[in-house]
Amino acid sequence: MAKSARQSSGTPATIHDQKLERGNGGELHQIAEGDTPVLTTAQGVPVADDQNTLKIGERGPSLIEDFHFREKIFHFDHERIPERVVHARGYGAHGYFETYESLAKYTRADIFQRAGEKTPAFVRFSTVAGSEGSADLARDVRGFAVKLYTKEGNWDIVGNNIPVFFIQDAIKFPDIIHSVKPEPDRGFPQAASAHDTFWDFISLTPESMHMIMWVMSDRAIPRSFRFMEGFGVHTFRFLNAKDESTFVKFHWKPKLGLQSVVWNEALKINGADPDFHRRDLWDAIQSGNFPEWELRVQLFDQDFADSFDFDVLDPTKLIPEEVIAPIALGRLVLDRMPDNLFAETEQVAFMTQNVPPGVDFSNDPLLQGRNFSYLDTQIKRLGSTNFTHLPINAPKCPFHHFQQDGHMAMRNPVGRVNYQPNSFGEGPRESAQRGFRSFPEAMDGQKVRLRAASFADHYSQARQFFNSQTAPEQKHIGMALTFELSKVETSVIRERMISHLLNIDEGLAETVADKLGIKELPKPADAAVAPRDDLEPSPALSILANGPDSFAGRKVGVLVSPGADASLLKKLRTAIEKEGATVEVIAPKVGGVEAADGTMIAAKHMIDGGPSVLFDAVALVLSEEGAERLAGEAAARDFVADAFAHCKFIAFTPGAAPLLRKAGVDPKADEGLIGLGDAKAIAGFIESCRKLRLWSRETAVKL
Ligand code: HDD
Repeated sequence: MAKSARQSSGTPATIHDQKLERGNGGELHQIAEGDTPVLTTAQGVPVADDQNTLKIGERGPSLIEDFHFREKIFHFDHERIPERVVHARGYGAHGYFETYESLAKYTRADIFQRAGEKTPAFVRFSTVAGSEGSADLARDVRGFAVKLYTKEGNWDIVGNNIPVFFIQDAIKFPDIIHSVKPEPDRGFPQAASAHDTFWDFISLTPESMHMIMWVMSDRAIPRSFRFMEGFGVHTFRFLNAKDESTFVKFHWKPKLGLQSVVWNEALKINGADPDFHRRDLWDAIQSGNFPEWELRVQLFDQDFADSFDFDVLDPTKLIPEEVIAPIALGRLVLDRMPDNLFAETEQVAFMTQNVPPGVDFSNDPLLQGRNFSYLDTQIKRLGSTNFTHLPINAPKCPFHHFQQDGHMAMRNPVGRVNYQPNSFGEGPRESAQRGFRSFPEAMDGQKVRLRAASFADHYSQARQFFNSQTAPEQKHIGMALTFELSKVETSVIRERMISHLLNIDEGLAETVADKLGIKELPKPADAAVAPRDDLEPSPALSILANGPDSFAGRKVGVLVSPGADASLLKKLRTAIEKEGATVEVIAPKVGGVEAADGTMIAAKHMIDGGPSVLFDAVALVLSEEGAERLAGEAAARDFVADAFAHCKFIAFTPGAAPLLRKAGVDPKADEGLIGLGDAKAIAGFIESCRKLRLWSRETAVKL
């Protein structure tokens, strides 16, 4: 008999400098060098062979007795849990919230009582429509869900990067979501709203028009999670120690300012790096550039609510920041990535009904419906009522209750008494003083299924949003509507949308209709309340009016060639890094290039894998010969042509001329093209980059 060829695992290699092992309490230990742990089954039985199943003879059938194989495959077969029905694709990070000063006057929420208090936090960003494996740059709302592990229980602010929503009543949520998801007969399109069913629903739902303006704006294609706002959307209540109520709306403001990409860029990013947003967050946190947001609140009383133009319970409306200036309460800093994506980011369960004493709900019908839905969905997704036992969901403050048993119970109460009241003096008791109390709002009414008349104005704020945008932003909204509706096959839906746009902005309606080949404009849609003209534009609603004042946190892609000027590159890198931005080098080949002075310039990307859409600005540090060669490569020409078309600032050495020429870019076309002669030119490039884009180029490039 031939000697069996037993496949051996050999010595496990490690690609990390440190080997880590998790202790029973979940803590990480470093494993001493040469002390590789022995592989075991989940029952702890050491494993001798993880390469071959147990068989009769080397070519015979496998044995059911192979408990290691059985357990391994059994576990693998059950690895997947249902993805979230919405917001399936997400990415999270740990951090903390730091309170600026006491807000005891308005709320007894413990988190806001002491200046300097630090509260652990976990945040999950997401897209809404796509499945877990979809691409990051879909045109979509971004989820912005914050879990604050306060000393009086977990508080979840489950918000979005847009302050309003599509619908006014939670009963319509399944409909809007069904309409945007892949169509049920054909199973496409994935992570896209550009299809008939979505626009059919929208065009039949005038209350969604305000949200549609936001979703068609560049807000729906953010450059990074780090550069977008978050909003709690609904009106909530703060209750102080005397149970006096103040209405509150929550806003998260990114320290690095707002920034989005353009649609043509988004399409290309999805191909070049579908993980663009997650990679960006990962890179930033791993390199110590911790993203930060300020929590600001709009506070108002019942008198304001009664006198405001719109109903504060209507989630399709916002209160302009110019009307009620938000007050800063503290800062949220994200400084640690999860150890394990599944355990933390996937299993985290956010719920709108998680509020601590001092925070309460309003009667917003969307919020009321959400308060039911979020608990319900966790059972489906996480499979047990004990999902709060998972470390990511468990409170970090002491907690005591009599809930017990159920699947996967990890923390049953100890002792004899599991009820109250009891005669044994054991177990927790409620506290009227510390406990959660609802605002004792007087309520009186008939049981009805009605939409309040105060919710009926669907166009005025949509118009206000459009009027608050800068010219390039308005243009982008028109282009987005055109693109989306061009994918709609049913002409009546396209026309119905134009009839709504006529109630928002006639020019916008005409531009979109023209592009869609609609010769005769339809009648404006019937409006329950005539759209108003008198709402002041709100500059806070524009991205471009709220950009950063520095280039910090952004990234420059530097294309180099053999024979490049290494000392110039060094100066450029120093200046960019001094600004708080980063540099990534792109070269014709993996590994980098040899510079003119004989030194090696290392590169992160090869030209085919490092297109300019991945960067906020680009520089071409090329020798003339190198540029001539690159001019023959489509990827290099695209690098330059795209950067130009996307209105990016482009710095270049004199040697880059042949590549610019072949890419169809005149080096003197505009002030966004910056020759790199000396250190002064480098400073000029950085100063320009602070503006992020040269929007005046847009008309010339017909983006
Ligand atoms: Fe929702 C998830 C935000 C309306 C039902 N929602 C979910 C997430 C975010 C939001 C950020 C992902 C949380 C995470 O990262 O795990 N949802 C919103 C906002 C809304 C909104 C800002 C309107 C203002 N949602 C909404 C309604 C309903 C739901 C009206 C149902 C009546 N949402 C859910 C859900 C999800 C969810 C089905 C899916 C997974 C989950 O909850 O945990 O229950």
